[in-house]
Amino acid sequence: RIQAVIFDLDGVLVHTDRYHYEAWQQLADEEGISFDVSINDRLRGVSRMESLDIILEKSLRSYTKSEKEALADRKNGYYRELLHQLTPSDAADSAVSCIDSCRRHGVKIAIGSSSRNTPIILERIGLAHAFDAIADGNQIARSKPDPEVFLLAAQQLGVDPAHCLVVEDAEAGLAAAERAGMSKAAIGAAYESPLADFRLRSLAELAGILFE
Ligand code: G16
Ligand code: MG
Repeated sequence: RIQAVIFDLDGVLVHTDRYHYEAWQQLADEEGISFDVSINDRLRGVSRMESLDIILEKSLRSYTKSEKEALADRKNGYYRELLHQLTPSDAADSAVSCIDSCRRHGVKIAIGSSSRNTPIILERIGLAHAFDAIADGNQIARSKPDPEVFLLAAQQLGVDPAHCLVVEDAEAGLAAAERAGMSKAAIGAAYESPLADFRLRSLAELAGILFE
């Protein structure tokens, strides 16, 4: 039986995935590097530096480590600027009711995100205090598809990974959950993934998996 749900953040609870896309696009345009939605899908759930490495595959020149750090910082600056517009109304459809129904049924809830911006995002959408545990990019050495962030969330919750369900919009995130030995629900960009145990058109459908 599922005792805990671990939610991915970007692309699941809030559509900051659009802002990541916009910020990377701006950086790529400025650097004259081709970038598109299919490359963007490979960045979902992947850390900032690894995302940059994927973008630079299309670059005609090579970059030093310090140049790469400057590019990653620049992208994060654009992204942080976009985050200023977030308000509680930007939480994904049914996110709040889904969290409430987990609580009512005694199912623990956590965040498992690769993002170092997790604290500011949760603050802005009014969910900073909604979770029993928050595992994010500030606390891990290896980002998805490594299982580290989800195992850390389960440990913080005190729940066996086998009793956790991960909700993800990224192929890398579903792979991480699989390696953590957790159940996997796919939503959004990952909807069609063969790794999914369940498919959700909306977070409203999560209750059907958990409480039926
Ligand atoms: C997110 C996004 C990724 C992003 C990563 C790092 O992970 O999906 O696209 O590159 O976080 O974000 P930041 O630059 O804010 O540290 P998740 O796991 O919440 O989907
Ligand atoms: Mg995501």
